[in-house]
Amino acid sequence: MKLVAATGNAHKLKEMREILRGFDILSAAEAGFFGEVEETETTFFGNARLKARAVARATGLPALADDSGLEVDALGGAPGVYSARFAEMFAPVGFLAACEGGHDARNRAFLLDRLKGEKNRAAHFSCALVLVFPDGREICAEGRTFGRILEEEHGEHGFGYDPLFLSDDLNKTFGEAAEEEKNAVSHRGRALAALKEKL
Ligand code: ITT
Repeated sequence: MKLVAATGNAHKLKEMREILRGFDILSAAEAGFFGEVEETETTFFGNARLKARAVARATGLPALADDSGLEVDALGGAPGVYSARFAEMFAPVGFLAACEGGHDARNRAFLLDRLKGEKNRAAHFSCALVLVFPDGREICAEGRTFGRILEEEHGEHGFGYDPLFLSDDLNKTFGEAAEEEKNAVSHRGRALAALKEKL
């Protein structure tokens, strides 16, 4: 089956390709889509649906979108749907100016700052998938994975919050885990397995 990954995140694309072996997964650019879809919804499913519909409409191919994020108990579920933009949206200007590194590094630094002195470090990742076919049919699936946020980074694999997320399943961070180890228990791995069952 041929489909387009409705994502601009190269790490997500790589994980989708590894987990959905046997599927022919084009990147959005390979399918001729260079647009940006504004994520205006307040739920993972809402945003995934926006991305998948836009790419299916533009390319005429089945489009698979992933909207995902980290939900931290002590922060009332934040950063949630704002995970990719956490520091940019909520950190004071002075904090951002003092941060080194890219987006992901700034988000991790801001998360550690928000959790300074906090004992309850429980958190989970959520992933919502929406596959939209050109005829308008839609298939949805979701996955979660549980763990806690460490006080410092461990490991350099993965992306986003991976070096801070100690997985309950692996007893190591996603930053320390090999790709196959993370994919076997991750929110994205579980959501993609559930999606496969429905196809
Ligand atoms: P697209 O919308 O183009 O797919 P994005 O990175 O903006 O790319 P999201 O809006 O779904 O995607 O935000 C997901 C963010 O949640 C991501 O940037 C990370 O900060 C975090 N995240 C999601 N899955 C993760 C994972 O497996 N490991 C670490 N962080 C993850």
